[in-house]
Amino acid sequence: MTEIVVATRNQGKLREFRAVLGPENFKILSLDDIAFSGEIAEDGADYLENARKKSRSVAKACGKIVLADDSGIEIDALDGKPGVHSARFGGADLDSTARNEIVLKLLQSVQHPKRTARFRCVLSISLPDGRKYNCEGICEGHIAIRPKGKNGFGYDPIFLAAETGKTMAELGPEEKNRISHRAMALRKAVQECLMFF
Ligand code: ITT
Repeated sequence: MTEIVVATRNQGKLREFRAVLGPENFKILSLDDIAFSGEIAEDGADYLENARKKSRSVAKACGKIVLADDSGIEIDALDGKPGVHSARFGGADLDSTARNEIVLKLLQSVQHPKRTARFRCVLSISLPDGRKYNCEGICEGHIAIRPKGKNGFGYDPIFLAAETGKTMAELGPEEKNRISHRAMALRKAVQECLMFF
């Protein structure tokens, strides 16, 4: 079984990586499993730069195949914000509930159908010998009027996934993993790269 280290501190992401890659016969290791305690500054100009930085630093440290994810939500009425700054939007100390409230407030005067948004996930895979690979997944939708649902993490309660009529947080994990940006990027990564290792 191929071992893959997932370079994330986000437990929601880690659950999704395990759910999608586990059945494909990959053994997923977390940063705790490899005792990686380093901090990686996410100061890149875009998702790819941040994802590469995360996967490369961890691959150098552990000598294994490493997968990193940099992702975010892009809201058209906010000119694509928060985008690459999604994790810290409104202030680094806020929790997701407070961050979602800020987004809803900013969109108070924006009516459907102008509340369009998308989740974007960029994955970077780094090998200890320096080889690298990346791919992207996108999930289109709208920002809800109010938060709904208890599943998932981050912006899931305010993101209405196109065609489902539900927020991502109302979907069960299997449903989210069928349509999400992360699952889409992961399936590409398996087909185009990981299955050859
Ligand atoms: P790592 O860097 O340790 O992986 P992080 O949470 O800091 O974890 P990012 O820098 O990639 O991750 O920030 C992405 C943010 O975008 C994340 O914190 C969420 O707020 C949001 N986000 C990304 N994917 C999401 C999803 O599937 N559902 C809800 N929110 C998501």
